[in-house]
Amino acid sequence: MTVYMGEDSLKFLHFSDVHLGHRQYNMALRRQDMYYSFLSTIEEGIAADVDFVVLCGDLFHHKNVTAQTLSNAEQGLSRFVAQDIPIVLIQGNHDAKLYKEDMTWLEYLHRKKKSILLQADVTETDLSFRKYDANDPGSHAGFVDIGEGRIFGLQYSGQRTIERLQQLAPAIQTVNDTYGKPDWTILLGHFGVEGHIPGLTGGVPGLTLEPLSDVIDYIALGHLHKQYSENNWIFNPGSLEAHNTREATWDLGYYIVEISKEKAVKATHVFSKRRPFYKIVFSVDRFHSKEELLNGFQQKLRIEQQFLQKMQEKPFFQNETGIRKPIIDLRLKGRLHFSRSLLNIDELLSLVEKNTQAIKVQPSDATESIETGEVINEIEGGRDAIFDEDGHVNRERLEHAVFKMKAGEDDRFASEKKNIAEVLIALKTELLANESPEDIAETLQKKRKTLFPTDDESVEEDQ
Ligand SMILES: [Mn+2]
Repeated sequence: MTVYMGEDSLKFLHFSDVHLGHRQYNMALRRQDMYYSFLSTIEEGIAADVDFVVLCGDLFHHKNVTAQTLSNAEQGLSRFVAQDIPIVLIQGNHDAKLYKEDMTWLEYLHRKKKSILLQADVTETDLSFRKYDANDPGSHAGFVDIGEGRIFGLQYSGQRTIERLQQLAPAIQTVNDTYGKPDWTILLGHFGVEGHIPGLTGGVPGLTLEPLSDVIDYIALGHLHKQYSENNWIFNPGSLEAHNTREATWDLGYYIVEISKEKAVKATHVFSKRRPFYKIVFSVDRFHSKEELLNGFQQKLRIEQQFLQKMQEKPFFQNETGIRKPIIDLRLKGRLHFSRSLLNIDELLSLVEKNTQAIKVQPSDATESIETGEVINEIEGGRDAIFDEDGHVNRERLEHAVFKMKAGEDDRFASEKKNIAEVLIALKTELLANESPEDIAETLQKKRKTLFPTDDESVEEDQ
C-alpha cells in the first residue's frame, strides 16, 4: 500500500465501535443496519479523500464471528484497500477470541493484509512496540509509520488500562530513539475517559494521559458509544449505530481529521448514518377508564407522528431509499386510576406499530398503581425516598432502595446493605456498558474482598 500525502496537511478518518454482527432485538434487520452504518462511513471517508483510516476497536460484536459477518467486514475494508488507503485498527473488548489457543479475527485480517492490527507486546512488568513490516506482518505490530507520521496502538486492557497507560510514554520514547522522531504521532486506544457519561464506572481519569502530551499529537479513542473530546487532543467519535435507547440520544459518528505540517489538529465530527430511535412518553394520570386512556393515546400518537417525521427527515437518519422506519421507545408514566389488569400494553404497542411503521416498539412501564404503592410503603423512607420534587419516580433512588431492602432481608448482608446496594448498581452499570463477564467478575471479586475480607476465597480460583 502506498500513501498519498497532501502538500500541507494530511487527512484521516477516525471511527470506532462498529459492532458488526449485532442482531439487536434478535432482528436480522438490525444486523444489516450495523453493516449499513459501516459501509456508509467508509464511502463518506473515501469521498472525503482521506490518506488513511484508524478504527479504535469493536469492529465485531461477538467473539464467535459468523461467515456472513466476516464477509461484511472484508467487503468494507476492501474498499479502502482498493483505494490504497491504509486502515489501522486495534482490538476492543468485543473483538476477543473464542478459544485461548485461537487467533482473533483482527489477527486474521492483519495476516491477509486487509488491515493493520496494532497492539503493544506486554509482560507482567513491561510494555513495548514492534514496528510493522509489510513483508512480514506476523500476527500484529505495535506501531506503523505512515508518511512522515507514526501510529501506536494499545489494545483493550480492562482493569490494567491505567497501569499500561503509565508504561506508554517511555515505550514510545524508546521507539522514537531507535527509529527517529516522526513529524506527528497518533495513539489508538479502547477505553473511556471519566466525566463524559454520568454514572459510568471504570473510566480513566484524564490526568492519566498527561504524560503522553509530549509524545502524542492525537489520541484516537473508542469504547464509549458517545462523542466527546478534550483539549483538541483526546477524541472519541461514539459508535456508528445506537446499541440501546440511551445511546440513541447521544451524538454518534466519526471524525474527519486534518493535521497540518505545524501539527495543528482540526477534527470535524460527522453524524453516521443510522436508524432513528424515537421516544414517546405517555402520562396515564388524566384518564379514569380504559376507554378514555385509549382515546388519549391515539391523540398523542397523531401529535408524535409529526415530530417523528421531522426526525426521520434528517439526512443522517435516511438511507439510499429515503426515510427509514424507526425504533420506538414507549414509556408509560404517572399514576394509574384504574386496575392495572385492564391496561393492555400489547394493544398500545400495536397502535404504535400501526401508526409509525416502527420495526420495533419497546415498552417500559413506569406507571405507579395500587400494586407498586405497596412496595413503596415497605421501603425505608417511604415515598419521599423514591419521588423527586416534581412527584416523579426517581429510578436510581428506587433501584437503590429496592437493592438495599433485598440485601437487608438476608442476615449475612444486613449490616452492609447500603454498600451492597452500591455494588449491585455498579455491576448493573458495567453490564449495560457491555463490559466483558471477566471484568464484571473482577469488579465483584474486588468489592467482595473489601466488604467481606474474611470470606473463604477458594471459589475465586474457579476459572
Ligand atoms: Mn463498543
